[in-house]
Amino acid sequence: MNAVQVGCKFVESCVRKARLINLVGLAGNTNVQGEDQKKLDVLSNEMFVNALVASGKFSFMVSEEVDDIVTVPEELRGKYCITFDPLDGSSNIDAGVNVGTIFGIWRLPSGADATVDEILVPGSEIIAGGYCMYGSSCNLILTFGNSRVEGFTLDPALGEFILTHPNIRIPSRGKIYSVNEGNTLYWDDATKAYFDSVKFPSAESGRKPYSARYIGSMVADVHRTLLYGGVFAYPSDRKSRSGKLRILYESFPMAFITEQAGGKATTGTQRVLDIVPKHIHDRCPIFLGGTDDIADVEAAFASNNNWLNDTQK
Ligand code: AFP
Repeated sequence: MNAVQVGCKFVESCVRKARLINLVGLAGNTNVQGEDQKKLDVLSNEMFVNALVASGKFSFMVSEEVDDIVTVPEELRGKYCITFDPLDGSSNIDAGVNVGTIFGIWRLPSGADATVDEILVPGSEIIAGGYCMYGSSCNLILTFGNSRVEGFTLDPALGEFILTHPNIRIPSRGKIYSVNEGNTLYWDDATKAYFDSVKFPSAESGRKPYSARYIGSMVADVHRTLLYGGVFAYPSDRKSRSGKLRILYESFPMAFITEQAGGKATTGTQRVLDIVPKHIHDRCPIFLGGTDDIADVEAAFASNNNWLNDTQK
């Protein structure tokens, strides 16, 4: 965790001065997802890889920015694997929007000799997860399981993360939905039915319509959902039947944090942490939030047509 927080502080410092030192803009490469890599994506990846390798705790790593696994020199190998997206939301960075780092940690049964198969297992095997949000403040949110999620804020004067949000609990029902509604045309019936139900609540529910908030930066949208409640979603749709978010370094860590904070994360038909990825860069649909909100999502999927059922047929 010491190496992780060093990486986070480094990225935070670069994000703050990116415009001033000409770090904004494209690096000229595309990553494995076919997305343009920003200068800051590339730099953030290098910072994390260097700090994590030096820690001597990891046998190999998975980064959003690197096609294959990142192996650690033999003399520095440890018994864990870390997966991370060093700078999630970076397509927003030129506009000064919150971005973040997301990470998950696995204990490897074969230790330093482990192979990638040892992390292609259900997400429930994850032992730690967190994210750091580079926004109006820099917040590091962590869980090691034990039904606790702790939130720290970087004190720039001290250069240290201070515990400011102990034991974060997600409200079981919120008043906010967070999804890219520009994709409505491509949604299946279940997804449409669920979002209609929060915008046009039935008289029997006695609820008011939910407010919409969508930043387009998962860390920022999930952070708000953890603190205020509601639902964050990146569902499957006709263009992308597996959704957009990557399982190992976006969906699993965020689902783990949400569950440890008392909430739930589902694809619509399956608990996210029950998925077994086949490849390190696989994607999955995700709805995460408070237990009552996610129960409504599951009910909508149980009683309406959806792509996930089509795929399983
Ligand atoms: P970038 O890192 O390319 O900006 O993508 C961010 C992200 O993976 C995630 O943070 C957002 O929730 C999601 O994409 C937003 O995607 P849409 O722009 O399709 O809504």
